[in-house]
Amino acid sequence: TKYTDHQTAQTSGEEEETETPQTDNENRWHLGEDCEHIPLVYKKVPPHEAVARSKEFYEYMNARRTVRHFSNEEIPPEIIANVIKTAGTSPSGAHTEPWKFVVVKSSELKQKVREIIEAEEEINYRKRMGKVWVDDLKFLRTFWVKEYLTDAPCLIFVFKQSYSIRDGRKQRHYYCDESVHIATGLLLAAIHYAGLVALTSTPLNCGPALRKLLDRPKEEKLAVLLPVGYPAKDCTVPDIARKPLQDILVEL
Ligand code: IYR
Repeated sequence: TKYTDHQTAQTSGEEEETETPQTDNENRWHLGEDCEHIPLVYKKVPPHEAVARSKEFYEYMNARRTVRHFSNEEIPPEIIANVIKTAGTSPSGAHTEPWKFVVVKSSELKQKVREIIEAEEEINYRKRMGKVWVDDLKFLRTFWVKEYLTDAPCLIFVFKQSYSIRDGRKQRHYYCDESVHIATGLLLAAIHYAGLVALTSTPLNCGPALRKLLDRPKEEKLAVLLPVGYPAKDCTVPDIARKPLQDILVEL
């Protein structure tokens, strides 16, 4: 099979689930009706300060680059805990928080991950994805051999939970894709803010094998894999620019 978009293999059509009636072995969401509402904790930022802060944050984020060459320097564990807590602040459908972050530091496990991904990527590059795909990626200088999967001190796997199990019954999750992708964006921002680098990767066709390797239940689907760490001394990145504001903003 040739894929034009790797999502084809994973899409679950969740939105429609909100239309289906509740079944006998399904729980109602635990915050459903009787959640207390409390005053918002909010401190107004004066406009002149807000302008400066927004500019500073933009400049900080604009310096983020996707990195494919890592040193093996360890990361203080507290940083990983903090960036994952930050990802967990993401909004989610009905506050169902449909994510699980799996952190892999063991060399043996990283080696197994690398073997699974390289085997699939070789097929992708050689035949599955076709010449246009291969040509479109050439400027990135990517390849099916992925040293970063064993060089990086830490691999963060972002799983989306299509549903969860509570008291032996299914608990529906809402807007799983959107929630998990927003959480991943916050995670990338937190990683960058902590002075670490990451590669945003979505291993094609490896989801089930990686899920089994990491011992995750079947309701969890791999969304994103982020190798995280420090850049190698000789790390290079493609010399590319971002679209200017007038190309990404429409003001009406
Ligand atoms: N997943 C492959 C190829 C790849 C595809 C895209 I689209 C990229 O932006 C980068 C890489 C790999 O990791 O080599």
